[in-house]
Amino acid sequence: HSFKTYAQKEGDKLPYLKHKNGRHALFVDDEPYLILGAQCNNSSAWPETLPKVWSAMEKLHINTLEIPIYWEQFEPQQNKYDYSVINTIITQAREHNIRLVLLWFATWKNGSNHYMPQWMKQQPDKYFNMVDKNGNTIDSPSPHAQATLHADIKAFSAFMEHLKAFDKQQTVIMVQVQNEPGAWGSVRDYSKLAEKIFNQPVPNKVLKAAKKSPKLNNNWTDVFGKNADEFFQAWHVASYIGKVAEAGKAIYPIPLYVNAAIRNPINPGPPYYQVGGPNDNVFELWKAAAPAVDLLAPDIYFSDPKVYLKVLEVYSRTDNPLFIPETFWHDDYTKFFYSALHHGAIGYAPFGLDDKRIRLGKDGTKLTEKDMYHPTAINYKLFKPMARTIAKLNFEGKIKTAVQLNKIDSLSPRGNAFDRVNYLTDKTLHFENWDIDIAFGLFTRLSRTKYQPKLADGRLLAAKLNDNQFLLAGYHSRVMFKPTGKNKGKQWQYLVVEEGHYENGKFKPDRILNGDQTDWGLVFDTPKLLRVTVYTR
Ligand code: N0T
Repeated sequence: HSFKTYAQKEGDKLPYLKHKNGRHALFVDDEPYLILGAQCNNSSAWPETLPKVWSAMEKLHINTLEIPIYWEQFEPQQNKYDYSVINTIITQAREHNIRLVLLWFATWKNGSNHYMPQWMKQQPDKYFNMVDKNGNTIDSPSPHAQATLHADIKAFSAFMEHLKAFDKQQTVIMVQVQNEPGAWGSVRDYSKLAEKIFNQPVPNKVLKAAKKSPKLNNNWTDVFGKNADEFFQAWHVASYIGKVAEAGKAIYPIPLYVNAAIRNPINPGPPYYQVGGPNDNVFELWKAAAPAVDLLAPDIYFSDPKVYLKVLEVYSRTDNPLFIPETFWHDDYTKFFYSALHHGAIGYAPFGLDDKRIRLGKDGTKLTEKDMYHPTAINYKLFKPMARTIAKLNFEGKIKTAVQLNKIDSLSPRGNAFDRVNYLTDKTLHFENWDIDIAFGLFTRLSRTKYQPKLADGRLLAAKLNDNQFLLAGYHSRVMFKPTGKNKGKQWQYLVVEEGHYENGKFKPDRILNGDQTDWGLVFDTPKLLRVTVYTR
């Protein structure tokens, strides 16, 4: 299949991010790359547990694995680095033809210091945690701890130095610096040291980033009012990680990112969420404090589709490529992979699919392997052979997608089987001179069958290849074309509808669809890829 063409080889250009017309692409081997990813569980990056990781990843059809590197394992004694696990991971990834995103679990892991080496944990005064308003130490490292910062910079530099030397094939395409940094349980550090910094004038860099002018004593409270604590914490966490990232990038300049345990962007409420990480309200501060960090990425664990889609919108900006390093893997959530592509995502990865522990579904029944892997595999199996093509089309702004948001509760209007004007449409994608009307679910002729999927899991992607040619990929949906713009009112037909797959960057037709397979719309009852050429008379 296509990945052979892109076999990892020495001497290729390092991975990098490219920006054009407000759009972004991740280039790997100097070609656009789409991360069809998955993240393994936190404690699975050990030689003993890796076999189960690889076997799961094969079932998922990923092209990229996100896997942690643990500071406690990497630097078991101060300044003594153990590269054995990293080497094993990279070597085995190559054997499986899988690229890697390595996650630097260091100062912060889910807001805590749990991955610090033992020799650091045993010196809590030197590598200190935050203190809350009442003077209690909380379970989160202080961004003001200079000794911790220097230790992290040193270790991260050694890690990047090693990647540079060991990974001549660029198996590692991106590095996540820390994991969900910030703190739960206290909005900021209230230690004596932190108080002193808090009452000093706000640095000019901060004023500029936040578009604020100096006020009164110009301390954080004067400038930011009720947001002062939160913004102070974000600025210092971002500055700290910015320094770690900068040191690593100076050694080995591959893309770096930071992930966030995000707040709800629609209804954030008071800051009971994790404060300090790259949340939507502190984006500008993060960008200014940590320029060596290429992108800020949301871990999405919101089940409300409205909130989920809002997150995608908020994190795809002209100054920020969208990348979803963690999200739900179950039920219909993987349809949002399509939604992410609509926002130009460079990648997407469900979290925690490698283990064999018993998982229970919503109704308490045990999930089968198929239940676990299927939601991800239905996307990746279809996309893996054409991942490069999709990344390229997306960079050029040619892709639009739609997903089903609600369960189908009524099958009406069933319509006349021959009515090709008043057919059922749930969503329309507009292209120049052609509309693509989509209805979700399962179909016979123009009506939905009474046997509908239990989940609202319909999805469809349309990419414009040229004026009258489109690529369609989808599942549990049906498509009708409609002439618009300068084609409006004209007689139209399919010139040809080809079902096929990509090979070495080229579309290969497997068969031509016609007759009952096109006359009542193009039906995606199983995941499939069509190349559709339309024409007007
Ligand atoms: C994630 C994962 C892993 C309103 C949780 C999610 C991963 C970390 N944290 O399984 O630990 O390493 O990044 C935090 C989700 C917070 C949910 C808040 C609900």
